[in-house]
Amino acid sequence: MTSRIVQTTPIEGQKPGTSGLRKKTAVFRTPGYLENFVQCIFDGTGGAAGKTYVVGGDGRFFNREATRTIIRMAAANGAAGLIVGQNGILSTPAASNLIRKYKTDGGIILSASHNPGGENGDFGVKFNAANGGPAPEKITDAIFAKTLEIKEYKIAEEGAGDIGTLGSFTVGDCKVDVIDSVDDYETLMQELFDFDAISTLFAGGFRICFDAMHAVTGPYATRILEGTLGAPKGSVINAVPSPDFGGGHPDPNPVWAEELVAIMGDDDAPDFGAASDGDGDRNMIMGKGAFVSPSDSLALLTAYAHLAPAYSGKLVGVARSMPTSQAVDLVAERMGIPCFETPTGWKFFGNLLDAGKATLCGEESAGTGSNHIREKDGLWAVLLWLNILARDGRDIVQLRADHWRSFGRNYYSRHDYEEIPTEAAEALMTALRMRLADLPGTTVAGMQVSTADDFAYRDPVDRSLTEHQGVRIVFTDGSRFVMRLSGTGTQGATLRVYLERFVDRSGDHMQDVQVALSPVIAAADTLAEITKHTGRSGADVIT
Ligand code: VG1
Ligand code: CO
Repeated sequence: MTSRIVQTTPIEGQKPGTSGLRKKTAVFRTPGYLENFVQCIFDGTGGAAGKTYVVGGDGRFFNREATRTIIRMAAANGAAGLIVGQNGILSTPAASNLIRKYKTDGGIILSASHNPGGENGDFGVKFNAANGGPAPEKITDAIFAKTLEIKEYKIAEEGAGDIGTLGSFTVGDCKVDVIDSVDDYETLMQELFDFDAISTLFAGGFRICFDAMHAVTGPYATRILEGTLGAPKGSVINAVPSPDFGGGHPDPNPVWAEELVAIMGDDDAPDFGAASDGDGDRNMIMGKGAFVSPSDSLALLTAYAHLAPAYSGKLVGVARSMPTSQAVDLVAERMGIPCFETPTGWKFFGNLLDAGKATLCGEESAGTGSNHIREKDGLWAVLLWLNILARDGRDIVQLRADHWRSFGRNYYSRHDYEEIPTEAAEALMTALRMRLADLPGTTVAGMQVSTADDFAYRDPVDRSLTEHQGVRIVFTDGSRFVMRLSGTGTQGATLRVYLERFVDRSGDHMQDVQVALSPVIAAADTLAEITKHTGRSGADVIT
């Protein structure tokens, strides 16, 4: 193999955020942009020589071309082998499974996840480590440091081979295995869940609508739900991945998954509704006419996971990101298992899962997962729900109502202010941070502040400290709001305001969520002066 050494210079802004490096597709397509970052992944992790990697992505525009570039670069950098999803397609959870199952040195995942795709959309690259999980900060910091000093990258002169056909080929000394994108993932799901019980459920007339949002989960959900488990044909909608996700926004929440919400609101709605995001790691769960908030879903899954073979008697602990509601804490407390609170982003769950301290993890942003891999997993959450419903027999809406009756309800919502000028967003956060010390004891919009801080996390396994992970203001009645800036956007800043109010077991659980939260919403606006700083009178996206 002849490889070329290309002279290059550092490119500004190649700092990975909450989940990898995300930029406009056009930015990633500028000559050398992808190449620089990929070379820095290798250089920042001790080089690629002799190593093996998994490579694949969510099928968005530029996925295939980027896969081919990475194959040529890995070969030129001396990698021994690559496992590549057919046509460069792998969901994020499927990639995580492959890294673990075939014990590779890591994986490169091409995705900007829930961000829109296409020529004018977003693209992203994420490096996962040998445990299958998103690289922790010490690795992303090392990669970023390399981007500031890079002088050259290596790429094979020859082509990347045929990634459309299953089989193996070599690029120089690097063996490339092109594998079926779904097979290994399906095998794993069969090991975890009671597929017979779920098949019996469908055979008995239970109906599901799974919205793949024109994204990567289409082939996975179609094969497993309609193929293996026997859900009626057509149960999976928007099942064919498209490079621009059908022009949509593949973020599974009630705003962007409006088609599913309409179907589930019908008189003749299916029994269960679900959606997944661009790269297949998120899930949205619905019952007839009812949206199950991701925070509630995590609490319910924790309470009933024992109905699935893999989790029966195996729950050692749970973990949630800090802004996620405290509903799961109540379940963990009753079960007598620990509940960990981590910063936003799946990479913070990695150590807890590796150390056997947590079995289930979740985030308010519709990410749920377990120790079966090291990523959140959309279809896994759907299958766990189906397993639970098949074994429990109750309707999901009833099951949730019974849960609230037993534990109380954590009313919860997230308000996003998108694409605000970065300086305005930072000014808002700085002003709020400056007030923190004086807030406890004061009354805001009729509510008394009990504690106010900027969340810092001491990892219980490696003792690393991660600071400034979001301002949280807790009131004396247990209500709270959290504010932080998003780390996945590609334009301006996105302010996320997370709102929570607890109503106990005997309280009213059937209120409109925004009405129930109105005192907390008012307090957040008063304290942070959102309108003054952003010029916005309300949030852009309320989920
Ligand atoms: C968002 C979510 C976070 C999630 C991350 C990646 O991050 O809030 O919970 O882990 O996206 O999800 P941020 O920094 O924008 O709030 V995915 O499915 O986009 O990889
Ligand atoms: Co995702």
